[in-house]
Amino acid sequence: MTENQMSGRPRAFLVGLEMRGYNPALDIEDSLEELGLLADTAGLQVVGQAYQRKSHPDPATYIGKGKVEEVEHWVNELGVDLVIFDDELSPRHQRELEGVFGEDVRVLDRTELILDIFAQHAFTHEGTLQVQLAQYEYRLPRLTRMWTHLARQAGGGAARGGAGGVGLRGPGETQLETDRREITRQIAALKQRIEAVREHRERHRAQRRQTGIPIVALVGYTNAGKSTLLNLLSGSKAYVADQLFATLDPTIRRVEMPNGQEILVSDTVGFIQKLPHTLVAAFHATLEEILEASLILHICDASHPNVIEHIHVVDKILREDIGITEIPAILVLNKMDAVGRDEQTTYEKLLADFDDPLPISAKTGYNIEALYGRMNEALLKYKRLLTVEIPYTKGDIIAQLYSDFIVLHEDHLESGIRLTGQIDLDKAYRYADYIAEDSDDLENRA
Ligand SMILES: Nc1nc2c(ncn2[C@@H]2O[C@H](COP(=O)(O)OP(=O)(O)OP(=O)(O)O)[C@@H](O)[C@H]2O)c(=O)[nH]1
Ligand SMILES: [Mg+2]
Repeated sequence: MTENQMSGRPRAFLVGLEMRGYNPALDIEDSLEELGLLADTAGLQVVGQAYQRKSHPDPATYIGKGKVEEVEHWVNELGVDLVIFDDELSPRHQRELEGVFGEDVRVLDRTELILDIFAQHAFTHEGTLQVQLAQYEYRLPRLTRMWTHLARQAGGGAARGGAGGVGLRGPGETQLETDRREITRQIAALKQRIEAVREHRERHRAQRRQTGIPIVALVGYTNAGKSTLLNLLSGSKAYVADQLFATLDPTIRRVEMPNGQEILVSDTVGFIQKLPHTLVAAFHATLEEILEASLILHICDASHPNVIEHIHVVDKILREDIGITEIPAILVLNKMDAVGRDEQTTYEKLLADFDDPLPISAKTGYNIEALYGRMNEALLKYKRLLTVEIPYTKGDIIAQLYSDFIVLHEDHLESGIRLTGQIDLDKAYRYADYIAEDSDDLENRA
């Protein structure tokens, strides 16, 4: 027995297909390397890999016949437990391939692997519900087509069901039909429970808005250092690990900036290329939190050879899946302590290609003062110049006035106080009834 076999971790073989004319975020070798990290995070041991460039997938086996034979050879030679494909396989592909590699070998795809990792890393009630929903959504169509397949095997008319099929239904078919109905029921129930959690969360958010403290959201590719930065800023101990999707459940921490301003910093699930749609949809409630932010810090790992591709992947998910276009963002180039001579070209390209990125190191604290400065500058844009007139009878509001406004001008009139000053957008709604002059339209955000 080899040393690897003794380590006891299930042995995985990776397979990729690069289609011509299709423009993926990463080229096939980089994508497979990432798949290897995912496998590693999931507790598997990668023992080999193979890939192919082809104009389109083989309708039956996804990769071509010759490639299948090559993989089959390695599966036997290396004692492989799982063959993992870098793209989502159709139910047919999966079935055909399982037929080739035999009963002892599991065939799975990137989506299922990511779903497994999410399932391992979800700790909160909401996170668990969302992962379950994504898993059921992934399984449902596979079950359906498996049913068609088995039905066909059962032979002609018996399979088709309907009026003519009464009494001819095979037991397998009935079972799968039941499974399918059960999964559909589970999906509906999960959606309801997630909606309940979401409403609860929405109430929390409303309370948070009342406090008027601006939210800064950390977003970025998985493993970029978001949680490390959160810990540095807040002195807290969010979970940090050199693995993918270490963080799944959103965390929010109060941070006092050097100038005394309080902010809330939120950390959430990282992104990755080929992120399964079922996951994005299931995690919508979590991702919605980002929409509340006054400022986004887009954290990237400047020492990673694919950092530029990572940035584009994150931008695309923010824009297309979450619908974020308006929120100001700062591109933060993290892990500068690890940018050596080899990474210098990429670093220079980052500086040239993107709008005013900010190099830092969340590990050593390098340039964190500059980060605070940039955050402050961006948050100031979220203040508004407002003139309010408050009657002396409104004692409670007058009492709050001076902590909410940076006062520029103040008059004591006969009927009340007339005050002009800067106020956080989030707090301005408190004065909606007393506005005398407004530099801008407040209704949008109040
Ligand atoms: N060298 C170096 N390593 C860093 C730095 N910041 C974070 N890391 C390391 O990068 C790895 C990932 O850090 P995390 O903070 O867990 O990253 P994340 O973005 O929260 O990752 P996910 O939660 O998985 O999306 C850990 O091993 C950190 O120690 C940095 O500035 N320099
Ligand atoms: Mg994290």
